[in-house]
Amino acid sequence: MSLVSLIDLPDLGDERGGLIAIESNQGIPFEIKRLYYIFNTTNQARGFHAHINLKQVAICLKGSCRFILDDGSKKEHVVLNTATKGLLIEGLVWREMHDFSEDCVLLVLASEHYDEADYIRDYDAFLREVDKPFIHPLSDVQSIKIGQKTKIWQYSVILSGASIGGNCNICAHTLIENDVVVGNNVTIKSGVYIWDGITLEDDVFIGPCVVFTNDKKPRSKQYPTEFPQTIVEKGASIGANATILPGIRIGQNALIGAGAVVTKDVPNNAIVVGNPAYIKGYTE
Ligand code: T46
Repeated sequence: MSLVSLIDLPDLGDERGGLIAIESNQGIPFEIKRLYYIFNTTNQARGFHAHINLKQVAICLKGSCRFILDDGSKKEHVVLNTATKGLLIEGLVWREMHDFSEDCVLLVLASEHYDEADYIRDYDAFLREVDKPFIHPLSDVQSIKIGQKTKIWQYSVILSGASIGGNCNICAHTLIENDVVVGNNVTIKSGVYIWDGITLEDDVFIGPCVVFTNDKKPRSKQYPTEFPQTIVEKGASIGANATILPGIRIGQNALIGAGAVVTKDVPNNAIVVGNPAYIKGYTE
């Protein structure tokens, strides 16, 4: 998705001249709490910061200037030179302003009152903020071992001993126990419970409502001295509603069909389906 979002500001003018009307929450996607304008800026660049929450719309009323917008992974340039377009700048976007013409008048509409605490003026601090894991306020995440850029959604519970890698997506309604290791770029869809003794390596996909188990002879209030280790190796995918019996190794890039009941180890690249699951083919 492009970082450059230009809002049309229709000219309501007539033969007497131009007229542009701006109203909060109508065209401008927020309540305008403040406006400021920048002028007489020549041979100077400005900005070089991001905001945590502030949203703004910048409109070049006269002359021109060039914005650089940067979300930490990509940079885009846009020249503003008309009063009929507003550049929407969301929070957590690094912005720089260059090439101000002598006559440039840049009007900025802002969603919040001025608050220096909302500025991030150091680029490395900005990158750290952008990469921070997203932990939904309705989740209960007790572990501090959550990698950069990982997202954890509503009603997920992650116990304190679990280790979760970077860039994972852990969907709503999941439970991850203590003795669990999740690698990088892992997707865990909703309705999945990951019990003690389970490891998911990098790039693993766990479909909705996949059932893991960790006790071959479950009895209420009787616990094994240690839980069998289940490992889902790098790049493997498990389809919706599959059941994985305790202590299974699912090999690299294996594909487990929806609803399969996996009772024994699955070799690398194998495609398994059915109950009990059997090898139907290989991915390569
Ligand atoms: C932004 C870009 C597009 C205030 O006291 N109140 C204000 O409302 C503003 C905007 C600034 N200030 C003070 C803060 C600084 O001491 O004015 C001084 C200059 O601000 P700054 O260096 O942040 O100016 P720019 O042109 O680099 O950045 C401005 C806005 O501050 C910023 O929010 O996104 O324009």
